[in-house]
Amino acid sequence: MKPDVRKISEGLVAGRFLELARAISLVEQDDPAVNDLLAEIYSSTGRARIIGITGSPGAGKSTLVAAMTRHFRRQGRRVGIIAVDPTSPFTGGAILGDRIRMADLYTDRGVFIRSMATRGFLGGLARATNDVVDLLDAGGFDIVLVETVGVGQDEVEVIRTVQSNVVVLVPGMGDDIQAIKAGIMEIADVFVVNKADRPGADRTVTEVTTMMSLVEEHGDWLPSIVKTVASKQQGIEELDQALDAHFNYLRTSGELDRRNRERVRIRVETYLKESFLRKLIDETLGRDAYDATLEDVLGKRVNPQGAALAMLEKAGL
Ligand SMILES: Nc1nc2c(ncn2[C@@H]2O[C@H](COP(=O)(O)OP(=O)(O)OP(=O)(O)O)[C@@H](O)[C@H]2O)c(=O)[nH]1
Ligand SMILES: [Mg+2]
Repeated sequence: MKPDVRKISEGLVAGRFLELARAISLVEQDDPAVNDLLAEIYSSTGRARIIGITGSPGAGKSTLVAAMTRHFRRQGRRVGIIAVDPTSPFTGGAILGDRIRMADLYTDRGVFIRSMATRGFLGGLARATNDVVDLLDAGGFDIVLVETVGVGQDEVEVIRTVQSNVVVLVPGMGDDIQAIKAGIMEIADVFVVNKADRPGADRTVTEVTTMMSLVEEHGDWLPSIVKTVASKQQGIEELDQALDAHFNYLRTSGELDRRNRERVRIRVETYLKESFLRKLIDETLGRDAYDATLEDVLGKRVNPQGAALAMLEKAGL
């Protein structure tokens, strides 16, 4: 049955869960109606605070997301949660555990939780995630929390499109800090040292501080460091304050505008790349001709650039 785009978008913007869930399913299935739907709701987006929560497996991201959500709910804010997990083919035990830990949130009408755990999303996981962020934003959620492990191209792309990024560390992971330094230090706006009930939390704070003094690409914002015990709801008020301070910085420095522009650019270009390749390969050249050309490259009869140029020429570009 063809989805009634108007009905879904109206219900969604009015804050109804049924239509929101329906809309998200359409995005996940890459339904042909999705573009109309996203076009309908786009003018209602732009109000939500979009916050990324990134960190190693088991660092306590989901527990922290739950703790933050309870905190935001007490302030009367509605919270949308997207857990991005591109590696697991099934939603699996972690999500089941999350469901039990977050049972109170699953029954709260001011909270919407969705995990995007399907491998090889049609149209790309990053694009689907951004589309779901739009749906939650249009649905009136004040805050959208996006949990990712932060590895892999899709996830990095997701991280690059949020407004504030929280990087979750745990005590006693000196080597891990070294390992993540290259990728994640630069994108962190706020560091959380979670599981601060374990020994070594202060040492980790010191290590991060030292490490940050070596990274130069922060602009005017020096990432703050907050200690939390997510499982006991401790440090969450401080984290909220750190995020507020970061948001104030974003607004007053013009950085928010810059990030929003960057987000728009990445999203448009991602879509262009996908659509362009799909059109070129499937419609203009034909999949068989395309595969034959790849064989030619493999057989050294033509070089990669030459093959690409010949394809563009054939398409009249
Ligand atoms: N001691 C202690 N344990 C915690 C804390 N926060 C979370 N945990 C525990 O750490 C384990 C992992 O927590 P999760 O929230 O599932 O971690 P995650 O980062 O979401 O894990 P993945 O989604 O699988 O990458 C769970 O058993 C939590 O109860 C904390 O502050 N202190
Ligand atoms: Mg998790």
